Amino acid sequence: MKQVAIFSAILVALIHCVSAGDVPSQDIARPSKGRLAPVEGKRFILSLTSMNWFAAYGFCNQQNTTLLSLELGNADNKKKEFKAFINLYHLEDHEYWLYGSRLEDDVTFRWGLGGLPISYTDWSTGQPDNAGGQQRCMKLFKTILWDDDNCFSKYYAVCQKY
Ligand SMILES: [Ca+2]
Repeated sequence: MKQVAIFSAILVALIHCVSAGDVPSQDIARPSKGRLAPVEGKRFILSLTSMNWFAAYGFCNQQNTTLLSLELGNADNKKKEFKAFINLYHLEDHEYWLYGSRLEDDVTFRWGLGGLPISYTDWSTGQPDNAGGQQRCMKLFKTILWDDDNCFSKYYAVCQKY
């Protein structure tokens, strides 16, 4: 009887260890099977490679999210959260694609494909400049201000979960 009690105690301790080990200690996705995983928090997912706007759009779509939209610019709490997120993981040295583009009619910038025209704007000084006549997609400068750029240029994807 005593042996059964000891055995049960060991079993309970083992189960406890296994479940404790399953809980991620950090709010970040871990590399799996030797491949680099995206950096993931409660609200955002960042790609670890740069890609064109369409690939970035698909990258977020595959994870049931969308590219980042900052509808309210500086007044947007999301912008503050994003800033804090990239600072936390020291990823503030990248430029990131935004959800917006003017692919639909080549004139009006909209959030998403076929979405609403952007109302509040947070363009960097002198933007959008459509440099070279080929800048239809929106991205963030390192200053977290908006820029228009060639959709086939390569930048990092930032996805928002909600
Ligand atoms: Ca530009």
